[in-house]
Amino acid sequence: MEISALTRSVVKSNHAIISPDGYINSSVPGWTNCTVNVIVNEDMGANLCQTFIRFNKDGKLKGKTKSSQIFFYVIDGHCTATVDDETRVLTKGQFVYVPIEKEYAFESHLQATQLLTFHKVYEYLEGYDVPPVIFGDAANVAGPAYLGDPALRLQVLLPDDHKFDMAVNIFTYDPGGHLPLVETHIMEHGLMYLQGQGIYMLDNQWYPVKKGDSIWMAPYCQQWFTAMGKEPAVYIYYKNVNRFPTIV
Ligand code: UGY
Ligand code: MN
Repeated sequence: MEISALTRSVVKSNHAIISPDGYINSSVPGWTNCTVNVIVNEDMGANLCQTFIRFNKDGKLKGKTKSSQIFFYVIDGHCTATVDDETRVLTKGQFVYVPIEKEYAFESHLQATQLLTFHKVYEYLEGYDVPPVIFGDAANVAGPAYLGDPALRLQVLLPDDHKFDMAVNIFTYDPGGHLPLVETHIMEHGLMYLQGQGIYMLDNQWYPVKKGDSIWMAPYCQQWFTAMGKEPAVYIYYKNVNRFPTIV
């Protein structure tokens, strides 16, 4: 028997695990006939927003980015995406990066369609243009071994270019694969598991995690992960990058 008084979700000052058992839906203006869960946002203490969207019949997302850019990733199903007058069909594993000040519209008639979004306030960089709209497909992005370990593969979905102040990567760990060190860094993460399971260490606390779970890690939240089970563990994650690290 499941006990409704228990959850794997935790929310702390410098990290959070959000498992789907705790979801309560949000109503977002312009996003209609869909179920929206706001998984990470500034009320948590984060500098990013991460949402998970499940389309119902005739679901639509219509809006305009303002000072924040939005990265949309298709976790399952398919939809049409129109950004800046260009319309494409996006299927599982495909994505579109929508820079600031752009109209966007997504439609899906398929109930199973699921999207993940990462939002970040764009920080201009003198001498660089604002990034363009980018459509892409994770299946076409190489996944070289991470720090020389073939059990770990890292796919970098957005160009490695100082125009961008956010990165979105997909990290794949074979069972038993693990981060080679406890990371301690200024960059912040939002992430969602696409496959598999394992144990995450956050700020010296140990959490079992699996497909569907999301994590927020504040700057300097110490982090380590190992994959368990019979299949690779895969997560997609956000990271802020490429900007001067201090106002001091
Ligand atoms: O890019 C990263 O910082 C990544 N290695 N962190 C993580 O997966 N927790
Ligand atoms: Mn990290």
